[in-house]
Amino acid sequence: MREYNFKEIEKKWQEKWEKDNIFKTENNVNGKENYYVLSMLPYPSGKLHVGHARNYTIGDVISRYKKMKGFNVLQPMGWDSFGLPAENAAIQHGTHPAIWTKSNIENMKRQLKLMGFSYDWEREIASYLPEYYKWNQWFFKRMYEKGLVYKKKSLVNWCPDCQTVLANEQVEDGKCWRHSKTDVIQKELEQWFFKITDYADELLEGHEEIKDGWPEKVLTMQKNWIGKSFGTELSFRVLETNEQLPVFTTRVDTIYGASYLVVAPEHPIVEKILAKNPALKEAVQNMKNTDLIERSAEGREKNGIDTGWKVENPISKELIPLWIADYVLMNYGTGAVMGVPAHDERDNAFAKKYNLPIIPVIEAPEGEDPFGYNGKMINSELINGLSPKEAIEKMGNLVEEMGIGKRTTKFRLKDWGISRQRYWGTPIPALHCEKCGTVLEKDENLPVLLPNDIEFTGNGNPLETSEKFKNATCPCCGGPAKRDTDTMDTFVDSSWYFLRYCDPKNTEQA
Ligand code: ANZ
Ligand code: ZN
Ligand code: ZN
Repeated sequence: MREYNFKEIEKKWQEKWEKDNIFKTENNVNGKENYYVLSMLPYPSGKLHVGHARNYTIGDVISRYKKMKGFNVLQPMGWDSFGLPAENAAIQHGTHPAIWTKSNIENMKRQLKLMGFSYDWEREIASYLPEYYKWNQWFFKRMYEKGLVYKKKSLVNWCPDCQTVLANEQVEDGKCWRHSKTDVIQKELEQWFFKITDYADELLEGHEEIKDGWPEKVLTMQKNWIGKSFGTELSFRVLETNEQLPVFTTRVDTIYGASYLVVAPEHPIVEKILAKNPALKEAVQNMKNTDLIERSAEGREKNGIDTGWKVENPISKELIPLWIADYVLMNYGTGAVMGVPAHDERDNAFAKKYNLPIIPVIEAPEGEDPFGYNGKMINSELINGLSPKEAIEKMGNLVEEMGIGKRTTKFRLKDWGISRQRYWGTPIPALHCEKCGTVLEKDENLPVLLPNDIEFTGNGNPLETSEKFKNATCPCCGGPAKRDTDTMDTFVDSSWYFLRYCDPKNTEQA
């Protein structure tokens, strides 16, 4: 038996395929139906691993099968080539991210070719090239014009030694990856956002269209991520300031069981409390410095601070204490929660830890826990005897009639923070002019190119070190303006690459 000499045989055929250019795909071929096989584009880390080989083999098998079945098959390949590793390599080894990235791409492309995959290499794209990222900037402008891009303050991980923002991956046990003794703190910065929450309902409705074919598990994950939630927003009066403090609750039926009210440490009322009681400042600051992912982890021990203030329950008129706690997040609902320890598991753990009253207002059926919707209301003057679902309905109406609140819908989905204080990404095409404020670069001046006069020291945002980049001309008044030094999250690049393959060389038309 002769051995299969793959080196010889594969080389021979791969050369012939290349010579005959058999994987080139025309947009339209007479009499053939189009078929698009899209594998996710890789990050050019340096060399292929077995996961790549597996993944891209599957796509290639489908492509070849469809081609043999007579389809006009498009199977493209490209490079998701902005991002942190290239910048870290620059900091650690002094190589420019572009050089590191380019040589990684060359090597991985050589390896993909050795595998004999049937890609149309004429359509190859790479997101780090200006001809690609120009369009990120163009999309940014179109969305800005439609009010789908905006700026707001939000929290970032900050290393005081690096004087820079850190990605979550660069925070190890609450310390900086480069400074193992330095605590990473949460700092507020102005950042750019895409208003994806405008599409929350449309995303949910879209599930109908992909129901057949997508695994149930994936759809559930998507649903939870969008997190549509029906509830009531209603206000408690703060005794000390006489202001109304709104909470968001999905269980307005349990209002008679509220034994404390609790706000996030970032809640605006906390500033007023600290002004009266500065002794709480340090505890509040410590709470704010815990990162949000950790704070919302399930089962984590909950920490609270008693403010000494009181609020009035708008239904029972009872006075209950106002607390600050880490398990309440500012970016969901109103950042304030009525604590019902008898019927909510998190509130229950919190109340037990701090000895707060636990008042049952639902009698659950024999053998059932009290955290669900079964049973009937007790200790609840206006709604006694009702089922919790009926009580939600009745209390919802009451709250609206009394004018102390309203039914609302909230989403877990957040707007997408796309700002990165990094070099290796698409420059945000915005400028700041003393006269005109924040303005966007003109279309005809796109792309706004990444500058080359940069030093990668690891300190600060590298773009801030380029005078050439920072000092620019205002597109509105022609005066001096400072270019925005944020770059875009690399997920912006990979949000539309599948479209670019269809017309990969187009430099003008949108
Ligand atoms: C009182 C209550 C009683 C609640 C009860 C639940 C059970 P979903 O379903 O995810 O929307 N909540 C509201 N805002 C919050 C925030 N910013 N951070 C942490 N928790 C928050 O969850 C809604 C419930 O989560 C709300 O209903 C509120 O607790 C809490 F027996 O209000 B509930
Ligand atoms: Zn550091
Ligand atoms: Zn101007």
